[in-house]
Amino acid sequence: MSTSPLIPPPALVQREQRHDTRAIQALDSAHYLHPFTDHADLASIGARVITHGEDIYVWDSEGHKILDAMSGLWCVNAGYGRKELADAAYRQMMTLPFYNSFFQTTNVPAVKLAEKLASLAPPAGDRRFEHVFFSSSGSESNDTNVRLVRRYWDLLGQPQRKVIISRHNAYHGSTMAGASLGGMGAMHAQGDLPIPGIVHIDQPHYGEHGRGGESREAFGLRAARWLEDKILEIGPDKVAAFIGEPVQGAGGVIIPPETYWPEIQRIVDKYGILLISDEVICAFGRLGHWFAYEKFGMRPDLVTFAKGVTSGYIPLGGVMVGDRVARVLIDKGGEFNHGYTYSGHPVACAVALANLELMAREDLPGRVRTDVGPYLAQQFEALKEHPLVGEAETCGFVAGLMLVKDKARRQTFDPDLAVGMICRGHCFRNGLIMRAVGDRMIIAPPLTMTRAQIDEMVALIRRCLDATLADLRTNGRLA
Ligand code: PXG
Repeated sequence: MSTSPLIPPPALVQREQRHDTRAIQALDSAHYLHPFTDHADLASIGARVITHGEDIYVWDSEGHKILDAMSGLWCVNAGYGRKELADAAYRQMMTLPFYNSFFQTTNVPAVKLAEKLASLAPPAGDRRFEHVFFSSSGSESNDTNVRLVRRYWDLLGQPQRKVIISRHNAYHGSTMAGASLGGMGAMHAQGDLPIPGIVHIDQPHYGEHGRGGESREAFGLRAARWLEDKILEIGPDKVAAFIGEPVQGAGGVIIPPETYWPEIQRIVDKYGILLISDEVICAFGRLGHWFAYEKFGMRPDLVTFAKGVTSGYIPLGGVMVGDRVARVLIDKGGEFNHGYTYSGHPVACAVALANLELMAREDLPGRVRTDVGPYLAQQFEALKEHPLVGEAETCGFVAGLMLVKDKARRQTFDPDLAVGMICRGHCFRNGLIMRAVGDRMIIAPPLTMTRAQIDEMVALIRRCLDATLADLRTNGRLA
């Protein structure tokens, strides 16, 4: 648990308060193209300028303190202001700021981190994880996965096995391969995606696809069997891999029924296809384990990671490569023509090592699993009593609330009303960062959050839900 002071040091506040918000906003809209942003719209409003962070809070340039229930973007697992991570970066920059891992060279932090990750990744049945390929992001890591999977089948003399099956509403990144693996229609619509050889099945979202009277467990089995249907439709000898997030994050915190992953595992095993667990959000304590495949009884061949490995302090991503793929790549592969300038970046790896040490010392995965995770679940359960909340679900330290028009009839709002965005606006005004995915309000707080801070966050959520309800009633959108 964080022992950092909750109030930023006065010197820091004074320094940051010297920012001229309007001037920064003007420069921002003049020069900075933001990701996933309507640039003209943002220019007309002016971006919120975040200047510093401490523990679970960030501050904006107007001096507002905001409880960051999204850990930045699902990544600041250890919380803000961790001096030992900054120290690790500084020390490494002064020792060796960069060297590549091409041309038969290596560096000490990359080797130590690879060994550390291998020791943290438990065997999954007969799958062991002794090797790591490094990148700088989740997107790059999934590009690496496409290369690895296709190389694997080429080397085994089955080059026709090219198709990777994913799911609608999945998020696997924003590069050409990452966005193609993802199942976001709006992303596919811009850029002629998906690239060839990637297809999608429906997501295991009970709220969307569950039938009246069907149990969650029965639905989980039915949803998994969409994979088998797709494999048979394509031809099993053409399918290379299936990729999925154990719990979908950016899609709105979609938690699959318990029956889903074991049935997916049975199906991929039956047809001998590779399983990729994209744990960019779910690993490093987020679901109460170092890796999420442990929780769901998955036996993946490849595990994508990024974000929490450094708590977002510096970009780093990678793929845990299980022995099934590693042995073929190493023993039969010759040169693998793939890699990035920053694969195994010494500073990023040094920060990751310090971060993993900190997480182990404070047992962040364990406290999410046995203490603050269950506590968060209890508090979210109580939110179900709110008139706007149709569903409240948590899994470790991710959670989602579905805002509905009529709970009894499970009636959702007209999407044009953008009720989620109305609620998100109230969150910002009340000093809380929550993300809206349609009308699902989602959180992924820092894993250092205490019970008292969970109470503080839930009280803020309640206040924002009340404000949203009042808004809807005033505007005649709700009786
Ligand atoms: N896989 C998963 C499961 C992710 O959540 C990526 C891959 C891509 O990682 P990079 O590091 O390339 O961004 C992610 C990223 C959102 C949001 O709106 C989520 C992500 C990224 C940006 C926005 O919730 N997740």
